[in-house]
Amino acid sequence: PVSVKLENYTPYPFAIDNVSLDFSLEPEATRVRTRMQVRRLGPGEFVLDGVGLLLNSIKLNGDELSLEDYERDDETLRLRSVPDAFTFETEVVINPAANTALSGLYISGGRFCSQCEATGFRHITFWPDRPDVMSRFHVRMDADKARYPILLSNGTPGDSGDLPDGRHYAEWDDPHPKPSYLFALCAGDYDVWRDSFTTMNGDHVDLGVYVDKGQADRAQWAMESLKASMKWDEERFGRAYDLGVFNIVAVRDFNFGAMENKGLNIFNSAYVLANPESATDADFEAIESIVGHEYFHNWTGNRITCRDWFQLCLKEGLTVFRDQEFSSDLRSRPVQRIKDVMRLRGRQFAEDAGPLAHPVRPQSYGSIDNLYTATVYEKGAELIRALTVLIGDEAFNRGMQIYFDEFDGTASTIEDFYSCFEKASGRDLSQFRIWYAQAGTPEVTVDESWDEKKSTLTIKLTQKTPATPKQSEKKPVPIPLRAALLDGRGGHCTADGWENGETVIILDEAKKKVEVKLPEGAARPLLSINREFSAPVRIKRDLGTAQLLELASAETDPFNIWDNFQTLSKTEIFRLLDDPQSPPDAELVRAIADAVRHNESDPAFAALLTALPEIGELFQEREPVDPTGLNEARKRLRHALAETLMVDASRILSEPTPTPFAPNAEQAGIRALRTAMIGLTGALGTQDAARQLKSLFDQAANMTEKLACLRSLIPIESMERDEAIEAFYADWKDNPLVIDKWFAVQAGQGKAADAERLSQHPDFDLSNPNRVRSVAAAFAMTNLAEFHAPDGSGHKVIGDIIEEADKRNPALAARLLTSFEQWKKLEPVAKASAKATLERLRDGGLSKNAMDIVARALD
Ligand code: HT7
Ligand code: ZN
Repeated sequence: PVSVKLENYTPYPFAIDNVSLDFSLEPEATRVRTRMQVRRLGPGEFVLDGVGLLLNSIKLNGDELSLEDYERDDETLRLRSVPDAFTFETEVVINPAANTALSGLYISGGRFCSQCEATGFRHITFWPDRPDVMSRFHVRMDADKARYPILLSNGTPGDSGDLPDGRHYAEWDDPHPKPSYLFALCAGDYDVWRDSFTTMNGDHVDLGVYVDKGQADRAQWAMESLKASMKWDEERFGRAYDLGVFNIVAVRDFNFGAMENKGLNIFNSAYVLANPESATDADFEAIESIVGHEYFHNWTGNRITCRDWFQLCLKEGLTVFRDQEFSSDLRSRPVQRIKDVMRLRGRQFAEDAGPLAHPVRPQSYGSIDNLYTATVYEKGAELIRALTVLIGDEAFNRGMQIYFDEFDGTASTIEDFYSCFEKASGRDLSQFRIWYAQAGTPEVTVDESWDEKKSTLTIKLTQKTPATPKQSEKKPVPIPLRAALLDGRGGHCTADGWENGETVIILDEAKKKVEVKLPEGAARPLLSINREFSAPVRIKRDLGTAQLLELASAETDPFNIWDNFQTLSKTEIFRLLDDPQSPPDAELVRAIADAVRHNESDPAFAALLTALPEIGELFQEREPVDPTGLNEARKRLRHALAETLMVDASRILSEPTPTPFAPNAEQAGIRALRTAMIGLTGALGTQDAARQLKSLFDQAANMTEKLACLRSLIPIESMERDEAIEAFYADWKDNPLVIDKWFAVQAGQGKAADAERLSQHPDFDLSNPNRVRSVAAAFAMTNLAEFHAPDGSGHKVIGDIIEEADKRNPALAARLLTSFEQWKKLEPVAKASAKATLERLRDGGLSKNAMDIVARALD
């Protein structure tokens, strides 16, 4: 397959300062007139991107061009000779109703909607569809007034009015030059939840959240989240909003979570609509974080954009870091950190260890849609966090201000970004940038020895990054490890250079020795390392269960308390896998249970302590891996924990759930612990547990607990389970977002036959990405033991769904295909089945996006 290479970047030889777009909207034949002012910047041809456009007219300085004046192929329009300054006009016709790929202009729920990142704009009109061409957009659109009473685009509204034949028009002006991927247009009939915000500069901003008719009250939380985001960016980064209007539009059919178009964010409705009856705490949290993420892009992405798509992490990694900080400030910092690391380890570490591994800033790509990965987003965010540890918060904040001030209005690179932190910190950060070029998760080995006579602790650190596809040699990277010396009594030991017993060790070579001198006669301290997960690495320490338990009880960092139990649980699950007759370690189970009880006053944290590592994470520790055996071993440990905590579970669940419902962190924490107890009740797997869960299901006063009961009931074959599945469907069949959950819990907990049955359900809809993901992603990405079942049934059902989905929506199919990313690690029988499925898909003919994943996976 052809790939695009970073080294081949060349600037666009023309500037297009202004563009006018004129849309005459009809679902099956929308006419788009484009008029641009072009000026030459350097030598080169005038080449525009354009795909699937019916060309009616093409004019240069007002003169219609003839066929000899230009060349056209499936993807471009090329004019060899043009003047140094000219006006260029095209008129094309497009068919939004036939656009099932959901890139460009399409129809969702009978309304027009656009998605232009990364390369959607070329499906709308001819344009240099690359992020470094930034223009001022003026948009005019007309449409049937009854069917499309609301007409929205970027910027602020201009003229509007009625036209003959029941049509009307509206104009929008965006004064901020922007790349085409930030263009947006929405037209249709919506209800709106309105509010306003006054910026720190005293500017008034009209806010609107546009949703399906009758759903306006479900937009309140998104609106609250938007106002909180606007305030937070002012307080934390000194950045205010820069237009008089900010709108969000919710659409049901969307390939991603949301899109940060200037002044007109478009959201997957799953991340806008919520009310206490239908949404879980996880939904409320996700809405808050995604609304924040898209809003924060206004500065990190829109005002300062990317020079080319290789710099994607410049906006995405940084903006994920910003949204994580926002959530930490609004909720609990340690709980947020644990959740972020769970996600990183579950998704990004897995990606980094398989055939799809790539650097945060890759050197080449086959299909740009496939670059929106956990590595670019999540590891990209971790690198920013590691940078804050390396240079300190003060230099980081100064560097951010330099970045905002120096690069505002530009299309920038990672080098530009780091130049700001070099200025702010006075340090050479060239070695840090190796992180961006090197794939794979570094492994850090920690060895300690204690010299009692010299009261000296010697810490030996080594780093090694495993080989990844096409990158066998790895260089050392600077790894900032927060560390502390624990005294075993809940405090820290003092030592030279360790203020309050804490420091940051920078491991920037392959090996490093650190000697810590403690006061004479001091007792041996316990070393706490990579506190708060200061660097995205795997820590390898040769500690036995007793030492880890001692460390867990001496820890002062909540992240490491949780992480010590994760390490202990992982080791125990592998022991149980290797010795299926042996009972789970009672001492470990007691210790986890005690930690849960001890932290009940912080219920969100206590809930996380009950969570054993997921199969996807355990996968990474073994090769070949037996997912069925691993799942059994994990279930045995969970069963033992459930038995030990059952008295506590009964007590916690007999207490009333908080009312009236509020989606705040405090209430969500209480519900998280109740939900954890519901999960442990389910882990008992008995008919008695099924009865108890059904009774909790019937009484549940909120969606978080109701769904938790349903999830826990599904693996227990019982009348109660069947009744709950039916009742849930009957209650919510008219709410697609809740029915997505109904599909997802069954696919996530069931067998391949259940996934197959769900994919045949009358409500299963291949043209809706949320619904497809609710079966296929829930099964293949969260139910790994069944997906990788040795009889190949899981691979087959997912392969079949992908094959069908790919015919309509290649970006969706390609994303689902990433669920095969760990196939090479599987035990031989499941491995052969995964390989056969990938080969069958490859040989059956796939889209470019899907083929890019399959080819890399099979390589
Ligand atoms: N920047 C947005 C990315 C996005 C996207 C990418 C490919 C195909 C469809 C897409 N929709 C949105 C989302 C974000 O990170 O904020
Ligand atoms: Zn983003």
